[in-house]
Amino acid sequence: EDESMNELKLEIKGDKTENRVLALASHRAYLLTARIPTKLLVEYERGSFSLKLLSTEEVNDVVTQIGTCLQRICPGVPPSKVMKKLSMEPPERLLVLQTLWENNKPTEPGPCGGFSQMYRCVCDWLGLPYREEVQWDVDTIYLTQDTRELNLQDFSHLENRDMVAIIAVLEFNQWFTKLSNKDYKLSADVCEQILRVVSRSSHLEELVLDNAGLKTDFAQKLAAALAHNPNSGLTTINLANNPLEDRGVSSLGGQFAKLHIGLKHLNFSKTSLSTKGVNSLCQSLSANSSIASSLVHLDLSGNMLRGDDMQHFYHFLGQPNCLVTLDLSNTDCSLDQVCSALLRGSAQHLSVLNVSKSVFPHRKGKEVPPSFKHFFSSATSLSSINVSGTKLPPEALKALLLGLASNPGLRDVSLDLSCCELRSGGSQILEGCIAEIPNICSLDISDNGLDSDLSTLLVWLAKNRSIRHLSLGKNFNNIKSKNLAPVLDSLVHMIQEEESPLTSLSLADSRLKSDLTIVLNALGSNSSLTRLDISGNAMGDMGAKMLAKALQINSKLKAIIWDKNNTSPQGLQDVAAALEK
Ligand SMILES: *[C@@H]1O[C@H](CO)[C@@H](O)[C@H](O)[C@H]1NC(C)=O
Ligand SMILES: *[C@@H]1O[C@H](CO)[C@@H](O)[C@H](O)[C@H]1NC(C)=O
Ligand SMILES: *[C@@H]1O[C@H](CO)[C@@H](O)[C@H](O)[C@H]1NC(C)=O
Ligand SMILES: *[C@@H]1O[C@H](CO)[C@@H](O)[C@H](O)[C@H]1NC(C)=O
Ligand SMILES: *[C@@H]1O[C@H](CO)[C@@H](O)[C@H](O)[C@H]1NC(C)=O
Ligand SMILES: *[C@@H]1O[C@H](CO)[C@@H](O)[C@H](O)[C@H]1NC(C)=O
Ligand SMILES: CC(=O)N[C@H]1CO[C@H](CO)[C@@H](O)[C@@H]1O
Repeated sequence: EDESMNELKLEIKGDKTENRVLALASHRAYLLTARIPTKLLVEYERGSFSLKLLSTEEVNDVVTQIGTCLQRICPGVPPSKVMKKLSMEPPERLLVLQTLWENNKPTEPGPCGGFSQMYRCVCDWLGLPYREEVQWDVDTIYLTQDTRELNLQDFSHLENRDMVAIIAVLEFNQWFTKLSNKDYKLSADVCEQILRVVSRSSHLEELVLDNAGLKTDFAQKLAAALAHNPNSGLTTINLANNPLEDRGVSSLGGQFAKLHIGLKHLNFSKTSLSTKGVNSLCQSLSANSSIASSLVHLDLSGNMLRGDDMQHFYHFLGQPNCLVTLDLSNTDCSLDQVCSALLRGSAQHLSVLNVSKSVFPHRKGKEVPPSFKHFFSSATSLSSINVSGTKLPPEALKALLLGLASNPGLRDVSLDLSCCELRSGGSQILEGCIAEIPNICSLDISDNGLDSDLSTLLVWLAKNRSIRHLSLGKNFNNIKSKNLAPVLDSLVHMIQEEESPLTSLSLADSRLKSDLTIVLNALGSNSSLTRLDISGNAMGDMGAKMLAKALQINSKLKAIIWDKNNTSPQGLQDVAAALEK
């Protein structure tokens, strides 16, 4: 029913013509040899042909027919959009055709916006084999999951050219809005096809190519593709773990300011950037003030941001913004400058601040800038702060804690202070502040060389009624055995404290060995703990026996993490038997 035939003349070189029949099927046009004027010029990917039909009506018919087929194959896209160019003389003829197409009843597209049908056509168009399994995956798995994410890993067992065909569908498909790939190196032809989609699609919103072996040239080509597509709908770009380098990211940055929807999520984690590239990126981001009011997640972690020539970076952070997640971990960035910039921008939406392995400049005799405390007392949406691995001077720790304590908007903050070299000085600050802080629900102070300082610190920690999760591990490296007993006593008191809010405790990697039994015994009387991490303590069979006993009485614990335990099968047996009772 969808087929039509037209007799026509095919022009070959100069004035010579041959008589042919143009047969239009549902997905293809055929030129058949036959005996048999009005001109129709058809250009396609691999060339063009010029036809003479008997009347303008016939030309209209042919174009209408092609358009109707395209409508069926690419539901939702006006045929004139699928055709690269459609011009008719006089132009009014075109209006008639367009009205005709608009009045066509939209057919129900197949699963996922008619992906499989488009895929069939694209394979045909590109001269690539059609893979049944692709159709099956999309029509069944993708359909059941109702996902709009096309994940290239699902097809990574196929040949590169098969991937090309799958990606090419996204030029027309209106269903999928996200193209993703992780830990799979993309070949050059696959990259080219992705770029082609970026340069044409207005439906693609998220592009996630994480650890895909992309280099500087890809970023530059991506910039060109974006420049080519004023209708791009991209709002999420994740190119983490690809060595794009400063040059790649700088050229991309120039296009971000022009994206018409606005950027929401930008992830350049571990992309081999230096201060220069990040500074240039941030200069571009500042060039369009609407970026600051659209960008919600920014990840620049794992790039080297140490140095003073970062004025555009701090300027960007210092604008009024809507950042919810900011990951600057592993950058060696200057923590006090980041916080003071964020304070300027007020950071009212910032929820996750990851500044682990950053640097707090410690200048002898210099005070911690007031903006540092002020930031933590005024950022009202913070829920997770990771300062792990940042060497914090005691005054900075105090400013951070007192800032949080005086922040009226905060509830339930998770604070990671692990590995900050707190030692005795830090412990004293914590003792002085912690009992008064009403809004920390999770605290990690592991690996801080706390040793015997823990005995008093735990007394103060136990007084607080908001901390539900506490990590203490790796703090027992240099403790003398005579000092260990008071620490464990304090811990036991804390666990057994009436109405203790503590539900989760980690003593991971503390190598407490048989001393752990003191803690395990305390589990016998009902504590509030539901989760306990005692991995890396080499508690041995004795520990297992004590744990077995405690578990026979304790009915609250739901999870015990218990790796690196030096327990023999007999020890495991004991615990298993206890659990059965
Ligand atoms: C700035 O970004 C907005 C969207 O975030 C966009 O609509 C506008 O066109 C951009 N302005 C310029 C000058 O590119
Ligand atoms: C950035 O990408 C990495 C790698 O995929 C991921 O682990 C990280 O969570 C992402 N960052 C954000 C803020 O989403
Ligand atoms: C922060 O960064 C570290 C290292 O990049 C990562 O392991 C962690 O998951 C990140 N997120 C949070 C919430 O700390
Ligand atoms: C904080 O960052 C460190 C790495 O720097 C990571 O190991 C840790 O898991 C992070 N903490 C949280 C709560 O995500
Ligand atoms: C612990 O609680 C359970 C039920 O909540 C109770 O049966 C048991 O006797 C309690 N054990 C101790 C030692 O208080
Ligand atoms: C004990 O530690 C070993 C080695 O880490 C681990 O394979 C085993 O699963 C652990 N046992 C339990 C019960 O967690
Ligand atoms: C002694 C004490 O309870 N200190 C603080 C611990 O946490 C609560 C909030 O849960 C604070 O209000 C207390 O001041």
